[in-house]
Amino acid sequence: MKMKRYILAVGLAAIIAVAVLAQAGIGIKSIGYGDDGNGNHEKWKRMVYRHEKMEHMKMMRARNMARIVHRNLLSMDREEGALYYSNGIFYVDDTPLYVGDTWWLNHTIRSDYDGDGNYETVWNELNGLIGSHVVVNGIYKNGTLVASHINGMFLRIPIMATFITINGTLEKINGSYFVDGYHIIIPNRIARSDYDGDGVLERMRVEMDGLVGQEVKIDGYILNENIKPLHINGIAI
Ligand SMILES: [Ca+2]
Ligand SMILES: [Ca+2]
Repeated sequence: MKMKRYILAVGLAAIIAVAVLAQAGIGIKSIGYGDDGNGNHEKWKRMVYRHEKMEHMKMMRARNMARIVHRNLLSMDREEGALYYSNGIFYVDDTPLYVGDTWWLNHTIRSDYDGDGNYETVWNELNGLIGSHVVVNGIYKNGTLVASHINGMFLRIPIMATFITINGTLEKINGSYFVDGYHIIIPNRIARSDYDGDGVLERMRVEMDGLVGQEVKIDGYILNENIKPLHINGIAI
């Protein structure tokens, strides 16, 4: 059981790694193909190939680990009992729960947790469950159950992350995007909106390139100095 918990903890780190790295687009495009006329061009190519292969394997391992953790979220830690609320914290019996930060609590939720037929904010859904018997799954962290599911319904990836808003000049350094020193993780896909306002829907990175040097407002979740953005200039990611 101990081993299993350890593996799942590593897997949770992998979920974060996947969330952050998968969308950062691991690559070593900043490494040039030097050629000094002594066959070093081939050497470079082999090094780059080996590096890319290693990075790819790391990514695949992290993805597999994330899959295992997602499959096992219901068999990790759990609390069962009456839900109550006191001084800003939800509890099951005497165990405090972490159900997300203020932004998340005010967010309209994906499931009708309290079964009243309405999709409400997380806060209202949880309030609708106060006094009722609930099963909360998640992962214990310093005596708090960081919730992943309520009554079998997925709530969130059980990570303590805080929503923040930053303003500043968008910079591009070695292929990565930064605002005010924070690394902005950009999904590796076609943009759903025209962020740079050039009338064309491009890849997310091309949209970002169109904003480099401009003042931008970004909000999202901060994870280890990286921001997983939810909005850029008020436009959803
Ligand atoms: Ca509801
Ligand atoms: Ca565009």
